[in-house]
Amino acid sequence: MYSGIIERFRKQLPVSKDTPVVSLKEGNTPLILSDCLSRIIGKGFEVYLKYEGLNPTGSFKDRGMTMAVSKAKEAASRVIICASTGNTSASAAAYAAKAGIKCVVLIPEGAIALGKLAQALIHGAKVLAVRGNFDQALSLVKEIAAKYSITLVNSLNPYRLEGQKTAAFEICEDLGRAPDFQCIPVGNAGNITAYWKGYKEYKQDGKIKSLPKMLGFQAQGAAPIVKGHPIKNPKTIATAIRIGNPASWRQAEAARDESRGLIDAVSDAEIISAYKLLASREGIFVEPASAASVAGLLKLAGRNYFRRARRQAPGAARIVCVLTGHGLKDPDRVIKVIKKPKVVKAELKAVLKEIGY
Ligand code: AN7
Repeated sequence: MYSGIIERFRKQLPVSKDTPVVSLKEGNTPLILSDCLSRIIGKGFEVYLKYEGLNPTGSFKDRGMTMAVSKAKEAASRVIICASTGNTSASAAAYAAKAGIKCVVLIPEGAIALGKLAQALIHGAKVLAVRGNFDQALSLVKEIAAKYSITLVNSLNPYRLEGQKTAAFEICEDLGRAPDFQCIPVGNAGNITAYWKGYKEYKQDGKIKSLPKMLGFQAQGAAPIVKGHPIKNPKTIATAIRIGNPASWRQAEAARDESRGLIDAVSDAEIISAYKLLASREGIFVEPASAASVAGLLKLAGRNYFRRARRQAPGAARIVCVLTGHGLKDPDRVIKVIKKPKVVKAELKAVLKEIGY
């Protein structure tokens, strides 16, 4: 029986036999070949989607949270705390519930998707909506965790990144090698840092021979790394990545530079267009922030980035786009971008007329 990322990758993780494993059987998510995107990028390219929205709470955060909460429990911590644009809070709340420890989350008021708020609340976290943005909430929880014996479970907690690096391991296992390119959304920049760490470790262990180019994408109105300075009032419909001063800023730049990749920005319109394409052509429903990776892929393809790269290194190329969170997290967004259903009379004639029979 599958038993979660800690058991599966125990040798690569900082756990011992004394670590109480708190798991919801996260990880083991599918890597899906996208015919439609492969065709768009062109001959010789295979585009795969790592569907992290299928983790237990619906996002990739569960990989990091199983580690952070297990280690918090090992250290006999009674309370965990985080600031969140939503998914971290949902995941922290669920794993804290499983571990029987208290969870406090600070969210930016009015700026997180409904599904995520519902999750944090139903799992019994103490949820505080701060009159401010994510960056302000993060400063507050850092200060609280430094002063009191409360464990911070934002990605500043090194165990979070240790857990999240296992997604890179799974991709390598599934492909039998590393991808050539990896597209990934960037918010607080923990995930791009974790993936790069995972790939480098697998290479060091001799499990893969090459490393992917890391291609990170921020939302245009919340693109501090692209712009080169913090953004005071970040704006984007992709609330998960509405972050103006990422905690892992330097590490993300290192991943970009060491891999000879890039970090670019995508507009809300490009995000929504990728969001609709994934749902309507691939049958995969993601939240807007997750569509940033595919929006970035399409933006680079439009500039012939992949074709040019291939001229330098001929042969088949594999691209992986990470889809970080499930679409059901943010149902309001669908209603805003898609026409609502037409209301008809409860009569056969009326229904048949509408469906063209
Ligand atoms: C769906 O939950 O920061 O660059 O507080 O929820 O590692 O931050 C979420 C981030 C991408 C960006 N996609 O990842 C939080 C939070 C989704 C996300 C990101 C987030 P990082």
